[in-house]
Amino acid sequence: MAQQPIQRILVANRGEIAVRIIRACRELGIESVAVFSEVDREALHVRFADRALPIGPAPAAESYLDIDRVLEAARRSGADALHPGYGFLSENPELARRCAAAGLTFIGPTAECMALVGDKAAARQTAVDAGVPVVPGTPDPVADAGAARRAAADLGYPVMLKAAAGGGGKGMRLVGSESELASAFAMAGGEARSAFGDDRIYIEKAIVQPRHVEIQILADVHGNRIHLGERECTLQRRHQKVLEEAPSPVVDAALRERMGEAALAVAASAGYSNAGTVEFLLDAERDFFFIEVNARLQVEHPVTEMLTGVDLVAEQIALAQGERLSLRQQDVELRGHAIECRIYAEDPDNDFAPSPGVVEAVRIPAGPGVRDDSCLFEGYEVPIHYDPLVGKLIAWGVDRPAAIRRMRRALGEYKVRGIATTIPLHQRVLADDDFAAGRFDTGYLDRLLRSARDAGRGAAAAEAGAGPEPAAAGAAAEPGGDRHAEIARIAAAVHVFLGAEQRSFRPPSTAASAWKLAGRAAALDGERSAGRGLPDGAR
Ligand code: MV4
Repeated sequence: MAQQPIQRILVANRGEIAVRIIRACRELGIESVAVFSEVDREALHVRFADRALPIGPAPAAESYLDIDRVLEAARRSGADALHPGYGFLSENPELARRCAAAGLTFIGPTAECMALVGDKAAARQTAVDAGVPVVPGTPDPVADAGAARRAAADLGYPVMLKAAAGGGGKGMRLVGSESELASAFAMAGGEARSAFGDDRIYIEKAIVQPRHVEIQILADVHGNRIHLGERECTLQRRHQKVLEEAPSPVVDAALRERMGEAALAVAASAGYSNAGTVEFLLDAERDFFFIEVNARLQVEHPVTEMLTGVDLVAEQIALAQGERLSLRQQDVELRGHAIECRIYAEDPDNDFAPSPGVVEAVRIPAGPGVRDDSCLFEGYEVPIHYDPLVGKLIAWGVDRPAAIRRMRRALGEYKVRGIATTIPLHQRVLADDDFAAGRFDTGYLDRLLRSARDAGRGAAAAEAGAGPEPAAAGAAAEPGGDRHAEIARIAAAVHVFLGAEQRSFRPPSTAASAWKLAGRAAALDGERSAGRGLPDGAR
């Protein structure tokens, strides 16, 4: 069964996860081959890899999602294995099949297993067969509104309508009572048809105030399986995870063991190999229910790595080349607490609109217990074409309060100029008493954002009421009206500018531009010599 050791891996991905995989390759003495679209020519994963090959234009469908182009790059580079990362083609059984046909080692489960767990109904049945609890619901999609009404009455309200073709919460609808059911059923079907081209709907009993807790598993091709504990992923916004941590504040050793065993039972029943994640919903009584299997490395895998000391990418590579698991269940030790903050190029002050553009300056946090998985550097242009995740900041501490303190410290060090990021959102969460107490559910982030918005409006209204701003605005509307207000405004602007220069974290080399700026101002002015009056900090 022992295969040839892998020598050259094609990394079929981009961004921070491509960088993460290339780092593992470098440590293992395996050559890495990056692929890049036209807009990723200068990206960090291209710079870090031993080789890089272009695979097409910016649209993912013509580059990172194009199996033919990815496999052609693998062939040209002489790679003997392929790592799909997450997203893109990572859970596409067709890629795994085509790799096998081309003699490439696919770093992940088999195509057959991926097809099985990728089918929601089949995955659910697999869990049932393994004796693992699933959310009570209809085993098949319901045929019409009448069948939906009967099923919902049997289950008991509230119920959740879910698109058969959906995933990640898309096309989900909560129904509180029978009077809402018919219209909700019609709308869910319509949404599902336009989103997935498939209007089939399942009905489940709704779990109120659920938590999303997932178990990391590792399985070799010889039938050995272990779990590496859970990750708590409840903090989400519009079904996009925002912050993850481990251990979960609501999971104790006994529950962890039961959930771990359940996850391994599902894995065994599905014939799962390599790294994977089994997702559960936890209700208020801490009863758990299987929801799905993710047949890939996940974004939040570093949280588990910090807690266990296991390099999950190195394990994936070893397992893909047929090795046995390097550790037994009793060797897995969970130490301390880890938190991950996802850094998205999105503007929290503008309803999380994407914020592509050039990173003018960046300072990455470091120091004890802090890990940065990002693809940022000064001059990097975040493209608009892909997922806006540009990095993950992970902090480890001996316990949850220590990890929170460390994450606050690290977030304070993090500076990104040129694009908006979700760093301020994380600072709000990490400063919140309910988060510190572990009191949060799926509605927590929306509530926090609403209260911050309301507080912001209140402060702005109070300021406007105080007077000076409307007066200044009036002066601006009337040229030459109030000269003193005009002078005060310019003085304030100069004050802010000089203060910002002094606080600037720009390296000294770029401070030269301040001289250029001052020189230009002096040339316009004519009287003063260049640079005079500039504070030392600006030189
Ligand atoms: C649910 C649920 C309540 N009841 N299913 C959202 C994503 C998908 N993986 C499952 N999801 C949910 N399924 C039933 N029967 C509530 C959610 C849910 C959710 C779950 C975990 C974390 C955040 C969430 C946000 C919205 C909805």
